[in-house]
Amino acid sequence: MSRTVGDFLVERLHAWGVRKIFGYPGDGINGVFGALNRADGKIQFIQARHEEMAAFMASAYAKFTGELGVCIATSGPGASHLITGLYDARLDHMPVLAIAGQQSRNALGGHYQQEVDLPSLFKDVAGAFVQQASTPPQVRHLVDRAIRIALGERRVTAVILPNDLQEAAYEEPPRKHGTIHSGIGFSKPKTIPYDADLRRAADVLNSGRKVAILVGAGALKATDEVIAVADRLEAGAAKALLGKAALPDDLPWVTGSIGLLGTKPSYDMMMECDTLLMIGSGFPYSEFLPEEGQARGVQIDLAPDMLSLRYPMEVNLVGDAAETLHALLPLLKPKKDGKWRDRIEKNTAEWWKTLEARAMEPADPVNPQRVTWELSPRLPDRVIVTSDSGSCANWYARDLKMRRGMMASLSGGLASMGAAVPYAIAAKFAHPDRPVIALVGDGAMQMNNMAELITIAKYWRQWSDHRCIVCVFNNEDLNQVTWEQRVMEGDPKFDASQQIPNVPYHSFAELIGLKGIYVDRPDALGAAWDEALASDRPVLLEVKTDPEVPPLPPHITFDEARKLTESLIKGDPHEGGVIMGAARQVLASIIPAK
Ligand SMILES: Cc1ncc(C[n+]2csc(CCOP(=O)(O)OP(=O)(O)O)c2C)c(N)n1
Ligand SMILES: [Mg+2]
Repeated sequence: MSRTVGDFLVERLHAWGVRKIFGYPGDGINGVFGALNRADGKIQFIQARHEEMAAFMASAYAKFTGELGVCIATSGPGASHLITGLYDARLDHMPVLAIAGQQSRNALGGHYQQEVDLPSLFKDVAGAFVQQASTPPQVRHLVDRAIRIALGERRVTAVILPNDLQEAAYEEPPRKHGTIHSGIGFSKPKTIPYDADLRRAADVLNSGRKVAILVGAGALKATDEVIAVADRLEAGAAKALLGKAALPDDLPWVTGSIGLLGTKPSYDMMMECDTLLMIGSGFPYSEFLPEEGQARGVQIDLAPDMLSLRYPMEVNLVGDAAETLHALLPLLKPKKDGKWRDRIEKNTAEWWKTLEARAMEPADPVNPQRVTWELSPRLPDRVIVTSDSGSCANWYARDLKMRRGMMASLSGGLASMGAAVPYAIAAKFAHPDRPVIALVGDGAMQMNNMAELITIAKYWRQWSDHRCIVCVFNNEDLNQVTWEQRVMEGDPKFDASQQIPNVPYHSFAELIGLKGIYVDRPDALGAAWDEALASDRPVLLEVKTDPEVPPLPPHITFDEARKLTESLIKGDPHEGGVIMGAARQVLASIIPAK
């Protein structure tokens, strides 16, 4: 058999350093799967249960390795299934290549079976580069450009291959007019601002008395540099959700997360600072940043389009976080006042006590905050934690104390449900020697994470560290939204949209060969985490949690509180429980305890 376009594609991906592809087969992409098979394991194919999950895996693989994530799907429904996972990568600036099959060239335009206008479908999510190949010599530069653009611009790209083309004999581009002769290879540049701009930034930072730092995913590889700058400026630092692992939480001036899922010391610091230094973050909610005019701002980001977007900055620096901070440090004068930092540290220490008190409050049956509170000191070194979207993201954001060497991520910009388990699987393939923990709501479990337990069951023996724990918060509710309806809309809980069936997740896990643990008593949580972390196989830890514990922002406004009261008056079917579970925490948030 002569070398096909499929064979060439696989060789070229390999030459680019691709070693893992997440996906699902189908006849629209069989020519590439045949080639993957013939390549004899040079590239590992990882089979998800659903193409969206494969795309989440590619996104998370890029997050946890810093390399290109690749996903593959068949024509029509396979390709359209990829879309949400690709948007996850797009919104979190991850380099991901999607390879999709397409109907044969002779049939295109014929309303043929599984014929979808894929260039149009991918045009937004993979707008940086999307092309459908029509001849063999074209495939070389399509692959080269798709990968180089994905890596260089940290964007999603897509290559679409008609199925007959995949099986055609490969031909190199002939030497003649109208052909493209591309090559492989990309090295990240060192991106650092000019000295004059660094000096302007230093001037702003040196003249401030109360400096607040906000770090995001762009600071994940700049931990030492952020600490050095923060110490020199006597600054406090808050962390956007995607930057959770950028700074360890045992530093007393790290105020933890920010925003709706954030902490009170982060909020207070932003409301009181006179200078804001933002590093590698697209944190969206401006109302959690200083009011315009309150603070002078400096921002560092690799992407020019993310600068001065949430707060009008005085100095906008395009640069790599670590390199730029390293260059900035010698220009910064040590502050020696101490008062501002003392205040931040005191607020933060108090907040950790508040969190503990909240976690220990009785609930029916288990307070969900206690789940993460008990996990936090038990987190193994080098753990990778993932979270789904839902109320557990609040507890992930607030209660888990990150230490150096850990990683943590979730679907940030897209905030999609259904990402935690595929993220955990990608983490295991990225770092098979590291323990992984996924935190998931029961709604997200039912949506698609349950099916991906089957993927864990299929692959876990390949991972050198077998610890992969999926913790399900079973509250029989789409709780985050229930609270949003109550607080933001002033509506009572709408049972028809919010209640979800009770499913024995731990039993399902046992049925497919994993270990299942069920907890419905708060005092059993610690031992349950210990047992899960000592297991010789992946574990599903199911906790029966109370839906009436409010996942509310730490600073809930009077307006929101008024709407909550209105919803209670209008007659929330769970009024009794809400009052029992929420009153103490909500009121304590409106009138912050001294
Ligand atoms: C794909 C998708 N659909 C809907 C939403 C809106 N949404 C956000 S959180 C949530 C509820 C999640 O429920 P569950 O997984 O049970 O977690 P809980 O909040 O109950 O802890 C919903 C519906 C979303 N973010 N993503
Ligand atoms: Mg739920």
